[in-house]
Parts: sequence; structure tokens; C-alpha cells
Amino acid sequence: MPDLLQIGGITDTMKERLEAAFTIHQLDEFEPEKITHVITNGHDGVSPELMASLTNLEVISGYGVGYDAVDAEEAARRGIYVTHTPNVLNEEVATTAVLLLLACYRELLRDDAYVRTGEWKTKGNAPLTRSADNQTVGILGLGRIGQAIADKLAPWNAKILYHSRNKKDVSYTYYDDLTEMARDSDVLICITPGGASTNKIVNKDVLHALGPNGTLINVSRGSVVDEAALIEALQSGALGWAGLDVFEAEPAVPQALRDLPNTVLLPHVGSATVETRAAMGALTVDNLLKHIKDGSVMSAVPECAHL
Ligand code: A2R
Repeated sequence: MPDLLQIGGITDTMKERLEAAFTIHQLDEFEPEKITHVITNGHDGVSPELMASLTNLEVISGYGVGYDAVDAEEAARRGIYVTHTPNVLNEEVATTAVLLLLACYRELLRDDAYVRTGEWKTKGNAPLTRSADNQTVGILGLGRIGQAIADKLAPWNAKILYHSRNKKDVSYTYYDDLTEMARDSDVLICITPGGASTNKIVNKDVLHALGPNGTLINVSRGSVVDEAALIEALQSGALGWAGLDVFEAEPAVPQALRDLPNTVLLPHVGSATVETRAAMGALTVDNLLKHIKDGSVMSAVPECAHL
């Protein structure tokens, strides 16, 4: 049986299917030259040193759609497939984005605390919140998940703007300048890949353009937003609210963000439901099993699509 290196956790169902086809090795016991397949996730990826040491590597199967923790260009150069799990998580991550948006607008956490602490009884009705209806929403990265977010916002009558590298064949308004889009948006939702090309593209200028009544939602990667600039903007009132599922150095989250009342913070759970994680797990395993069956894979990342 081929030798598979496991990086990070896998579910029992994934383990059962993999054990029938591979000898599974853990990071603390493997012979690099024997490993032909790797299973990993978006957070752990594969370090450049590890990838260089795996001289007979053929496939890196990633659990998750983001693969910024793997050097896919180097893998493609070596003829190694990198695979990921696109599409099966679109709806779930889009739900998470909408959940954060609604929680910011309707002060869900503040009002929940208002009931729990007994303030409702002692202080009377809670202060009013803002309506999430009829807002202008700028989507940074109108890809698979970005489109699902736009679709899920339809019942709130959102006007959709978007910024991506290329203009799409859609009816929404395209901006080739992110700061200009932020200026025209009530909400900015980040859903690009991570990596060098998007590193801190949501910078101080973008956050200030979004403004005191603006809301930032990030369900992409922590690296996309300049976190220090975000904290400063939220503290000074230059930006109104932030709903964040991802952070620069997660799971470490700056105390300043945790102390702010105008943030809603989630522990990177965009796709983390039983149903969606099962679908992601199945596709992660399917990629590996297909490769040992016929040498191809189900869902290669774009850099490896030509292999
Ligand atoms: O290449 P384009 O024009 O289709 O734009 C893509 C956009 N994008 C960028 N936009 C602005 N500046 C950049 N440097 C840049 N790089 C990429 O992000 C596209 O509209 C979108 C990505 O869409 P998909 O490839 O379909 O990815 P998906 O499945 O929506 O997932 C997005 C990310 C993952 O990479 C994870 O990091 C996260 O969501 O969970």
C-alpha cells in the first residue's frame, strides 16, 4: 500500500477509508523518501522544508478551499498535484458571512448580554440597533463563495458591489479600486484567497474609506486585513463594526480586538458544520483514492490543473 503522511487531524470516517488504501504515517514517524501522498489542511499546509524532503511525493490533498499554506507553484513545478475542496463549502461560509453581518447590525451579542445580565429588567428596553436591510455590500473576491454570499443577501435587498482581479459577467457594479469600493459600501466582505497577492490589502485607507458607519466582515484569511490598522480604526471610531472569523496569528487573537464592544469574533468556523465538514472530508479522501486508482485527482488547485 502507498505511504500517506497525515498532517493535522482527520475524522474517523476519513481514517477508515484511508486505512483501506494507504499505510498512514504521523509526523513523528515517517521515512521521507517513502511518502507518496500527504493529507493536510488549510491551516497547517506543508512547509517548504518538508515538501523538499519528500522526494517521491505525488499528491498533497488539502482539507479546505484555501491552500496558501502550500507552495502550489513549486509543487506544480515538481509535478506534484495539490488538491483542495472547493464548492462543497460555499453555502456554509456564505452563511457565516451573513451571520456575522447580521450580528453586527443587530448587536446580537450586546442584546444577548442585556438579557443574561438582567439589565433588561433593571434598565428597561435595550437601545435601538441598525437595520441590515437595503445596505450596499462590497464583496472583495467575487468567486465561488463571494457569489454565494451575494445570493444569500438577496432577501435583505442588498446592493452588491465587487472588487476582484478581473471583471465578471454579472450585473453587480465592478470596482477596480478597493478603496473606492469601500467608500461606496456600507459593508465590506472579504472572501479572497490568502497569500502574497492579498496580504493586508484591506489597509488603513480601505478601513477609513469604509468609515464610522461601516462594517468589515472577514471570512477569508487573517492576512488579508491589516489587523493593527483594524484595531486602531475600531478604537478611534474611524470604522464602525467588524465581524471576524479569521485572524492574522490565529488561534491567538489580540486582546484589543477581544476588548472592543463593536466586534463579533468567531474561531475560524466558516465551514465548520457537521454536514459541510463531512463533505469536505469525503472530497479530501476522494482525491487521494482517485489518484491511486487512475493517476488523476478530482479537484486540483488551478496551479496544478494542467498536470
Ligand atoms: O481572479 P479573480 O478575478 O476571479 O478574483 C478572485 C479574487 N482574488 C482577488 N481579488 C483581488 N485581489 C487579489 N489579489 C485577488 N486574488 C484573488 O478572489 C476571485 O474572485 C476570488 C476567489 O474566488 P475563488 O477562487 O472561487 O475562491 P473561493 O472558493 O470563493 O474561496 C475563496 C477563499 C479561499 O481561498 C479561502 O481562503 C477562503 O475563501 O475560505
